[in-house]
Amino acid sequence: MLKPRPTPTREQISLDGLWHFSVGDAFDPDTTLEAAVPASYNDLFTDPAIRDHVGWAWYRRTVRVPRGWTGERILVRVEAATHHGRVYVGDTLVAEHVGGYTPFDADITDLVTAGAEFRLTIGVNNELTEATIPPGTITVDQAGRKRQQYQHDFYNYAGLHRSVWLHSVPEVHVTDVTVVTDLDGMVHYEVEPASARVRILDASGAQVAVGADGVAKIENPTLWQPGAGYLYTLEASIDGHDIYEQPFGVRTVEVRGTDFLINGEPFYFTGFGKHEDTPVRGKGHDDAYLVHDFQLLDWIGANSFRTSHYPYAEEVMDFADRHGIVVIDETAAVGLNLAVVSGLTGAPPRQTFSPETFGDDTRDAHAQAIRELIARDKNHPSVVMWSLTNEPASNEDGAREYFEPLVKLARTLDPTRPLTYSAVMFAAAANDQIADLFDVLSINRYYGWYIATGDLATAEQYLEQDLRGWLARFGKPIMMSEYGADTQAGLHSIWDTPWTEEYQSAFLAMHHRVFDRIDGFVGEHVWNFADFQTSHGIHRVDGNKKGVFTRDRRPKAAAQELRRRWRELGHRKPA
Ligand code: BDP
Repeated sequence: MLKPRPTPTREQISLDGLWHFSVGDAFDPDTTLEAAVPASYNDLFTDPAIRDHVGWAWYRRTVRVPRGWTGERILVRVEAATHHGRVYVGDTLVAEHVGGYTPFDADITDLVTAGAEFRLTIGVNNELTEATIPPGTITVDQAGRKRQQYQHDFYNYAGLHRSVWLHSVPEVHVTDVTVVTDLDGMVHYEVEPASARVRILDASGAQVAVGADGVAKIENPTLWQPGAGYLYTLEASIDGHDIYEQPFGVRTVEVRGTDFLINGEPFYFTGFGKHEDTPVRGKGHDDAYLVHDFQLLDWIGANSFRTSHYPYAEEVMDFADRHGIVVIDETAAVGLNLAVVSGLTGAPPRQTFSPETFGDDTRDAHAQAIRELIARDKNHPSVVMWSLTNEPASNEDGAREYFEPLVKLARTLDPTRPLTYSAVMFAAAANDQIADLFDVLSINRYYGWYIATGDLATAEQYLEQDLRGWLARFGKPIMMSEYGADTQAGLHSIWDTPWTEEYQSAFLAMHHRVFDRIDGFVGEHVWNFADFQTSHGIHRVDGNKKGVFTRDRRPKAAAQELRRRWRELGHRKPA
């Protein structure tokens, strides 16, 4: 899905700002509330009934169509309505979309007039069920209120999390662009319609190649590299109608043996699993935090991150492209694991993948999430791998039947990028049923935290045995996609005391010793970049505190430990 971009033939107007707001089955015309867009609505207001609301919430404003737009197609782009959005012009439903982290358009051409105002209403529903991605369960309490449960720990923030645009495209227009490159500067592209003319411009805007039959050749290309994000532009034009400009980078990605290669060179991932999460805004995109978070990644020497546990705002992906930060791009399929629930609540375990639990409906929603992620992000050079899911019950019967078609789908949609998923603690090398379908082993482990709490010597043995087991059985590159310890900033101890800053540092150092002993190890993503908000639970004190930075982005002591290590590495495995 092409991002709206201003070009000589296309215009766009930001609809961000304050919208009238209410919660309930329909928009309340008497509401006096106003909500910020983009932002989660949950933390904006003081009323707990809004924070904990389960169901529909409504945003409304008037919009004037620019008077020059006669004859254009006019659309509303909603970048994220979490999790289910409905768009109305006046009282007419013009678009509906399920999936809280991918964009959709409403074509409103026939309902609006250039120069005139119209009333735009967007409904957002935050309900998660066994047929949504991510999944969840809704119950009704004794007072008749709906309650939402889910298997992931991060708070189920809802609302218009990203920008909303009014944008125009010409009647005859470019509808899709796909770019694949190799190191010789061959640019293979597919443009719809295929009759569009293609030229390639360098970063200064100078033409460096002209396309023919789906191929253009850049002489002596400047590569997109980790740490140096050089971008070209593919300009697709339909004479007399449309011009679209698609940025791309020249780079390759490949898994060979136990190496992860970028541009033919072994790459070692350093960085984090992140979240889109900030005070007050919740999951709302914020350019200030975007800039600051990338500054902190640079400061600490991180070269990459995973978009745990959902696709991030397109601004984030564009920024990573421009600044050479490597991204593992994940769907919102988090929590496909019912053993985690029974582990936490003591409820009798239910089989995760079955017609009564996560069956065909869940898989259909998951397939759609994969389609929309790849359609949106396929041209980002920063994206080097797709993560199809986080911590599924890959050790349970039914997992293989569930995942095989999804892996096939992802490979058909994008044959160029490796695939991975993050393996949960209960899925060990001996009982995992799906890792052979994927290219890279990404392992989430909490030895020294949930297991062997406060006992780093035992944790070190468990960790090494575990990682070596995966390598021995599957012989694929292996990375740690999560390892971390909750840490209360300001808490100190001379002993190995969980929750202290010293313990977080010692915990990470222990992991790094193990990683450095294992050949075939390709990267380390600490859990988490920053503290983040969660649902209530006895394991959480105002959120998950595994951040190396606090929620307001102040470093804990472990940040220095990581900075010392990562700034030395230069994208290479420690010698
Ligand atoms: C892992 C999950 C991650 C959690 C983390 C934790 O993948 O989302 O936040 O555990 O418990 O299981 O901190």
